[in-house]
Amino acid sequence: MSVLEKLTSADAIALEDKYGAHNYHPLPVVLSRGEGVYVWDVEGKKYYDFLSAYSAVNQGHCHPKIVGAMINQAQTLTLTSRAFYNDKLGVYEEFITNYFGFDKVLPMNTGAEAVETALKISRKWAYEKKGIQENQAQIIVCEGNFHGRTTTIISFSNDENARKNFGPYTEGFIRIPYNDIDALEKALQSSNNIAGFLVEPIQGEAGVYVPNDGYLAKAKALCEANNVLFIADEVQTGIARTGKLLAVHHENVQPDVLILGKAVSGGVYPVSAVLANDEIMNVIKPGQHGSTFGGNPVAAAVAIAALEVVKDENLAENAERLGAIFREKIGEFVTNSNIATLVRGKGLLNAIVINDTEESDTAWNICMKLAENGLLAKPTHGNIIRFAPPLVMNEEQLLDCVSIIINTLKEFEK
Ligand code: IF1
Repeated sequence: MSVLEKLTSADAIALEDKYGAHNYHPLPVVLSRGEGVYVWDVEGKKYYDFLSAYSAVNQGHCHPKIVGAMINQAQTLTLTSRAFYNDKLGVYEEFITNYFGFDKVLPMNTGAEAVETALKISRKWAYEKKGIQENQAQIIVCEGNFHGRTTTIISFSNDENARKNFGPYTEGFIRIPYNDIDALEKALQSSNNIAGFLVEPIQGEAGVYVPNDGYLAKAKALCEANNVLFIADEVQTGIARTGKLLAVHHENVQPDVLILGKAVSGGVYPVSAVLANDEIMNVIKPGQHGSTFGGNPVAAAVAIAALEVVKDENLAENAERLGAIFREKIGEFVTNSNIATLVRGKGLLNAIVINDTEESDTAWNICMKLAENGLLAKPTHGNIIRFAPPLVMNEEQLLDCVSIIINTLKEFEK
């Protein structure tokens, strides 16, 4: 077949199976176009996208302003490396640091790279500012965490599937239960070598676990009291997803180190970032960290446009309002359902817990039926389905999706 001929879904799936590493198990849907809250498959079937590329497409697919910024810059200057300056990076750095309220940003590309960067900065700060003995720094993380797929990050994961046979593992991490302030206090007092506490404000992959009100604020206060950096991984919860610009803003928490990714670029280009104030960020000196594409002119132009869209289109307020409607309507259904036991989330990051075991394929089958009914979603762990549409959705579209979801769930009532 000529690569220019139109692919059928079956062709595309067969090609990926034959020539691609099998590191994913996608739903058998082959997408070829996206616009706003919609995506289309190669046969032309239209779907509501309720995954948003794991919250990277908060601004909607192919947002014209963001794509326009990319095209414009891509036709001008794409990459200089950091061996030289360019006319876009400083402008972007001023923009994003003012946008989130920090002195400095270290620009990277993927979320995992930004997490790794935050870990390196935190360790260096611990040795050079806090006075911890070199190579003794410990970073507290939470059970059920998901921070990316690098060897160091999976070293502190407790998801066997993510870490098995990838050893030997990186040392220097203490794992505590999520949403457990006493456990954090105990860990902070267990050693003088604690550099930081790395936490997702809501655990996305684990199944959209929303911590108790006050958890983040208490955790930040404990970190402050123990001279430990509060490191917020907002790769998935940031950029208006949970109804505030950042999920930590629900508790008026300003992290010591902020990690961003995904929707920083509106899903148009890989952009991630680590933000911190000078007394932390200035531990990094020339030649001590970097990346070929980190802070490239296209990333800078795209991220400015993507972040402007978030404010111009009031995406946080929209996510807050529509998320409340989603949980109210689905909650009403759950009350009398024997297939859905719980709906939880914040803003437009929500999940429905299915009344079956983690090992069952019920959640998967429900997602297959949802796809048939024109809505794309995917289970996180076993029996939990995450629902995260683009934040540009309007109320009419959301209510249409709620009825698709409820009508589909009804087909599985026992
Ligand atoms: C996959 C999960 C979501 C993240 C948080 C850092 C990263 C992620 C809180 C790393 C990335 C992605 C990775 C992607 C699927 C998706 C995911 F299911 F894996 F866990 F969203 F929940 N911090 N999450 O959620 O960012 O390096 O990917 O840019 O690996 O399958 P990345």
